[in-house]
Amino acid sequence: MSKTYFPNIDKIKYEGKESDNPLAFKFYEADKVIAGKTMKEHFRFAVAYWHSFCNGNSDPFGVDTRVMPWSPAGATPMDAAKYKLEAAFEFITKLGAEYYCFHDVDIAPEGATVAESEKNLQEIVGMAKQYQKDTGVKLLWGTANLFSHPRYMNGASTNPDFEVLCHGAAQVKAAIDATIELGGENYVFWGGREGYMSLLNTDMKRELDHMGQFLRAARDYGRKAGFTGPFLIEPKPAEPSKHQYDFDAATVIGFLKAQGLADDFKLNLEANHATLAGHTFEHDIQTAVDASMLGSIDANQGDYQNGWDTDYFPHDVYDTTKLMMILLESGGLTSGGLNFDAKIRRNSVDLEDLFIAHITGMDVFARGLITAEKILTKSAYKKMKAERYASYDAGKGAAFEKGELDLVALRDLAAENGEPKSISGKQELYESFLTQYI
Ligand code: XUL
Ligand code: CO
Repeated sequence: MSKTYFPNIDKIKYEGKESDNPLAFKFYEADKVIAGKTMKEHFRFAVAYWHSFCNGNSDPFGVDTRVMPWSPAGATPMDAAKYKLEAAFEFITKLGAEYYCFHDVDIAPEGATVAESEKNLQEIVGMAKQYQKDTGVKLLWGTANLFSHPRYMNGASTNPDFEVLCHGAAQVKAAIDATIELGGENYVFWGGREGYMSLLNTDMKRELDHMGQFLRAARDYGRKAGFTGPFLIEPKPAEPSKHQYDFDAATVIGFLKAQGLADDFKLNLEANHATLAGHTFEHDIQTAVDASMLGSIDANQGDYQNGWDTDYFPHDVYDTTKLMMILLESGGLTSGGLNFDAKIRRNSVDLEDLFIAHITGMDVFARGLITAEKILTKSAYKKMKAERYASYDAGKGAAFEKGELDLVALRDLAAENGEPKSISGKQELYESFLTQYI
């Protein structure tokens, strides 16, 4: 690398929980083995290109606050894209994350025509491929941004104007090509404006069928072009659309099944999107796990007082512990990873803040993993949960699960056995395990 963008920061090391160095890991030890896998293998951490290297921390009330040395004034868009790429690989390498994720327009500027946009993307992808080779950093997933450009104000694949849909297809084709070229392990669709602002002007059924047809076309193209990983849909209930079709995990699973896409698609679940849908993050993760459709995770957290997508870096160890309990019990991530789809606060203007945010995020997951493993192996948690359902393990309960009892047989058992005894759900005891082992 020719230029340094983070000159005062060396490779981040593990120093343990007594360290007071803000630029060191306190809990994340990449090669430490827990529950049969290294921490690195459990998490497969990824850096989100858009928040870390493109987002200047503007908000609806003010312009950028961040100084990004990789975006010098006066640079041509292609030169700026090259500086940004160089800075990104320096950051990811120093942090010690294994992966990154991008949208097409994060890494290369759109051109005036489809062909020019494709050319820009191909040029940057060629450079990214070399950086990946030099550093060992890998691509977790690629995606196309089908929501920022004004043409997508009424949606992309659900746009009432077919010509807009075609532009979305052009971007998705190029982004799939880029993902394949860079060895990306997944390909993501987040339908930012695939939804509606008002049903008065919206034919919902037609739009949903268009989205299904668009995704089938993308899948067929990707498979033909040699992409073997999963396609992922990232649910979110709203924002920027009032109502987004990919509302939550359960909605997307139903949609994928109805559209014949369930064999090729899984879910990319984001914490702050689940909470916006009125769920806990664990709820959406468990929903996907139970349907064998958990693909990957966008790690972040919302704000308890706010009803929008704040995309804070994760910093709540109770949340990560509950998540890691599910991942440990279900076999964990396979082709997916933990992508920090998170942004530093508007007033976090020091270059080191981006490191501190990622370090804290990695540490809070490491601590969650350590705690989850203890709860699962040392506490009565698993035994209690299994025993809670013991009445279905044998006898008539087991016969019911096998479908051997009809409604009349169930009625007769109620009459025969009388009023059931009251059994405690022990929720406070379950909660105490978290406090005890954190
Ligand atoms: C937006 C969001 C996106 C997707 C990728 O809320 O999460 O950044 O992760 O398009
Ligand atoms: Co996301």
